[in-house]
Amino acid sequence: MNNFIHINNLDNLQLTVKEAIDLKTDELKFKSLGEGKTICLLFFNNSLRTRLSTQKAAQNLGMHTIVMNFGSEGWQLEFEDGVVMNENKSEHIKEAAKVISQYCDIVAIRAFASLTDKEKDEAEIVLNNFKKYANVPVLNMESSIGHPLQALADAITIEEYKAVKKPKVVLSWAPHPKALPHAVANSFVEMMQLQGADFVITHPEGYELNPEITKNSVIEYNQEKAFENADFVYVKNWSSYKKYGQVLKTDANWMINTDKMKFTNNAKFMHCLPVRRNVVVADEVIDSENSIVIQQANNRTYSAQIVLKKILENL
Ligand code: AN0
Ligand code: CP
Repeated sequence: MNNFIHINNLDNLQLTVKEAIDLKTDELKFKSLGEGKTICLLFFNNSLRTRLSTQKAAQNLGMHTIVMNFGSEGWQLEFEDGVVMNENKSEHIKEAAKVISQYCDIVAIRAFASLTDKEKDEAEIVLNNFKKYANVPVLNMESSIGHPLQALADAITIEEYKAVKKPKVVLSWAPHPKALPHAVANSFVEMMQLQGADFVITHPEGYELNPEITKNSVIEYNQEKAFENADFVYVKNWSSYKKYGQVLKTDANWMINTDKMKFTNNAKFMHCLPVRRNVVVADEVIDSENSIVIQQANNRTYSAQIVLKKILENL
């Protein structure tokens, strides 16, 4: 594997999930693989899990890590060609990407959607320009439209906790005061499709994700009906895709509480984190034995580690 931009870049998903789980038994087994190699992590947005777990994964593989909060510390980058740069952008991606490539062997990027310009967001300008101008492999740490490292960690977690071969998995929208991106939901949907899961998406009308991503996945507008017999409830807020980036509904009815979880088959509760307690999910659910959010976050290390291992093997 060269770049890791999308879950499609993994050629055998089921095997990758198994390999990631195997890493957990001896996480330093491949410590010599990354010896003398450096990964540069560039954050255009905040992070806790991605930043620390990707560093831990790289260090488990013997790599050096350089982290930069590009959003607050880097020069403002220009991504358009042929611009007269006489306003606020100090540096062009053409130089920045090539310069960064000289300091590392892999460059990892986090750059969220603007949620104001659908066309620009879908063009994945930051990620694609790094891909275009960098001379080293590019790793997606959540872009405008996808968060593949999260989706891989989610698949690992479901594999570890499932009690039947084909569990029922529900992706539920939940309220949030701020407009959030579609990336986590998109990658989770694509992951469930690739795994052929018994999968249902539930959200209020108006919150349909990009139909090119949901394709023929089942959408059930009645949350309680969707929850019937679910083995996993994966919760995430996202803003409207149709009315791009808008928050259409914040009422508490869609928050996950014990009454709703009663419709499920004693389902496990999942969320990528960070989560707003008692807005997205009630304390009683996230603090219950059925909540596996901490274990899910732990799997971010092994998701990143298996991906970095595959990139390193191909350098
Ligand atoms: C981000 C999002 O919803 O995409 C990151 C999640 C991993 N969440 C927030 O901005 C709260
Ligand atoms: N789940 C996730 O990507 O968390 P951070 O935004 O804290 O990295």
